[in-house]
Amino acid sequence: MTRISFPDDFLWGTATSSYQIEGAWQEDGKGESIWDRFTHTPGKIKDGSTGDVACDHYHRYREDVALMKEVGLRGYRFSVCWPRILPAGKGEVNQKGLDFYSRLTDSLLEAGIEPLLTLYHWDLPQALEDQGGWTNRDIARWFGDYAAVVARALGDRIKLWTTLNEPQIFGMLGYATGQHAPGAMDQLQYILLSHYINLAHADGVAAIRNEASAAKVGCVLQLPPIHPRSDSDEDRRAARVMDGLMNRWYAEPALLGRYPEDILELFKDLDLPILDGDLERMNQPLDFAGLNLYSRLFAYHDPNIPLIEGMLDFDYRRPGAEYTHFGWELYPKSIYESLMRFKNEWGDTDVYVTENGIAAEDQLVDGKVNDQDRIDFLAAYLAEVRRAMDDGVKVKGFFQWSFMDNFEWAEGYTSRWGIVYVDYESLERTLKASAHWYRNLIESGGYDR
Ligand code: IFM
Repeated sequence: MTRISFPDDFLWGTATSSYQIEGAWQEDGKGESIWDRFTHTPGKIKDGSTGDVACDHYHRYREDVALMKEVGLRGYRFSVCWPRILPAGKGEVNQKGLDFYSRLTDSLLEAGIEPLLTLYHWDLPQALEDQGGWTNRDIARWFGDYAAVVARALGDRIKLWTTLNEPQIFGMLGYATGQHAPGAMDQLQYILLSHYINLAHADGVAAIRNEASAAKVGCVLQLPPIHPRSDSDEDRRAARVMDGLMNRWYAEPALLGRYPEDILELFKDLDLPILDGDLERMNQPLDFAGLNLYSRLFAYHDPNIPLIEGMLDFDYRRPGAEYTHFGWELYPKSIYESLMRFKNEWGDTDVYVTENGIAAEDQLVDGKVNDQDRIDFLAAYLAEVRRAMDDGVKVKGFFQWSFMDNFEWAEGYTSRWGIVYVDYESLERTLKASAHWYRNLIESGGYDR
């Protein structure tokens, strides 16, 4: 047995997002979001469900914060639903929306839990989508204005701020493959609008700093290692290109204030909408980076796609590898590999792991959920986090995904990610075995393995 220990001031938390847990989709003046529209469109969600009620966290947040306290959490990452604050996406502020997040923040602070706020976890106001959404250059300004409203209201109490959750995921799935809201399918358009995503992040950072001078501001990037599917030179190059498209295209602007040269070269005939002054505007130094990490991906060379000369292979199943119930490979080393990049490539910044976890087939039996697979997952990944810290990465905290079972986007309620079990009929919450394990880990600062 080895003891895996963490520093006393390590920020142990869990994470959620607004659309996935809040419900109350039409309450207290909230506007429609693209996810409201998308889930109400038949055929988009695997089990035909919506987030109309979800975990009803909007009404039960006090009970949820009490449970977080019971688990001994020191931190909690949540996101703000943009159309709750600005029903039309811009202009008139809905005070009742702000009041909800203000009450949530106060409850967390009273319970001794440090909030980490994410401004955008994919629930764009539908009113903005009707004006082009992320394809409209003005989105950066709209996002900055929204960030200012939230920072003005909560900046006196919230210290840790982040802008956009997983930019490349909502961009690709929402605008290129159509699996997520708003369901567009245009690869070229996605590449062009990715610049607006990076601009929006930067405008959000500037707005937060302007309104809340004590705020620590970061990004939240999902950065899976991308490995070549074979050892051939072509596949290796494909992996490097896919890493550029998927990871470095967002990490480098946020953390180094510039675009990666090789990808700019790849895009040189595309007429990217980068205007004079944009690169300066995008250069907004951060206080920390947030890493969301679950597994790795594979890439291969595809001679039929001259533009990118490589493809991500989402279906590739490596012989002998283990997969989660959700189909993602169990590969703990992935978190070590990604964390090391912050030290070696991206400015040696402070890092919080803002998401990591597993979907499992949890069953409630006699009032208990024995999710040993989740405990094993966390123990294996956290050992790799520790290893990265030993190798010099400045990891400051870890937010397990997710605090409770919730609405998993296009998969609906078919997969459970929480350390708290939610009965979707009664909405009753039950701590799983992993929640007890996490509590012990937090209390004792480590675990045996
Ligand atoms: O549920 C999502 C979350 O919203 C973003 N990161 C990945 C999680 C699991 O798929």
